[in-house]
Amino acid sequence: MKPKSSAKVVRPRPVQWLARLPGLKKPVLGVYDTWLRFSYRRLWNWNNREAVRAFAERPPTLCPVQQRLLADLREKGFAYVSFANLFGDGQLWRNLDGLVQEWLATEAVREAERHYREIGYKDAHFKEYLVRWYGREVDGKLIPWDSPWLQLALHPKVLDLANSYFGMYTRMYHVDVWDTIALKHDGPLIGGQKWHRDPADIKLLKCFLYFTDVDEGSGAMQYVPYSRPGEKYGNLWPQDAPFDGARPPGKEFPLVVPPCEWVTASFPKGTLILADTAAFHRGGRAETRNRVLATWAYSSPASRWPRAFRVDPATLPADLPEPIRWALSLQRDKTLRRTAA
Ligand SMILES: O=C(O)CCC(=O)C(=O)O
Ligand SMILES: [Fe+2]
Repeated sequence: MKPKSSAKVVRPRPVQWLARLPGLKKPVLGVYDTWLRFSYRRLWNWNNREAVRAFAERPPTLCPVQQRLLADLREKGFAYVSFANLFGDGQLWRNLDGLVQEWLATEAVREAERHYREIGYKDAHFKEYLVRWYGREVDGKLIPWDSPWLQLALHPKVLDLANSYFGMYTRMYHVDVWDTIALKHDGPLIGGQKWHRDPADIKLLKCFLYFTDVDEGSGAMQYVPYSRPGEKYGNLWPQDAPFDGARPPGKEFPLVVPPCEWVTASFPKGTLILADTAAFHRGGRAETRNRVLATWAYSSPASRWPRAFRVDPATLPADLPEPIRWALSLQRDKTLRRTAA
């Protein structure tokens, strides 16, 4: 069955207006979405040409650790490194870890964990197993420029790497901190716990920075190298771009992609995982110990997927470096007074 179009995808204004006229919603969206399905992959390079050109004019110089990560990402879509090795900044790590520990100790987080363990898990159907610093992806939360998590995602150590992986300036579309609640129960796998490809773009980069030791019991992510579009496993259950990802049937998946092809992101606290999540992955079924991580993500600027946050325009500095302007979709905004939408 063809998956339904996602209401989330951002369609151009004229299409939105036309679809509001009485009786026109179905035919207008039907025709437009068919066109978008047909053209999204074909026009991806064309629609990203400005970002490629601008990046090529001023490519960043990568340190040896970034170069190694880039080589791994290009080869198999997956890479990892200790925060200390990549950033070499113990003070930054201690600050971030301190913030996370403070957050975990708040009554709001404790209460959310309690609620999930007592009753929440019983009718959970998506990502109720997560306590989130900023909240659900759809909320488009307003965050200040000086958010430590935004600053981390825009740090040249990771942003230059993301841009080099894409070969263009990227668009940052998600940032949060997740506390994955450990609970042993026999409810079905839900949300990101099931094998899937992400929906946001046909090439992606997601980062996960661990604030706890993570193993299979704490819901470590599993990933299938060589399952990006065009690779060995890339044609299986393709994304419904740009509307949706893909969710292969759980029983069939291991028969077609054998477990010896999966990698499990079991690593100690302080590890940064990088993964192109247009490939198959799953994670977040914690049973023995909570998994706490910061996560953020980049797509190409052509992505139609809405950004999960907005940067408070009143807090934006006037003069931002070009990679950051692109990451926040401010590249055309000379005044920087508009909300990063
Ligand atoms: O919680 C996990 O490990 C899975 C996360 C995931 O699927 C995602 O962030 O795209
Ligand atoms: Fe995912």
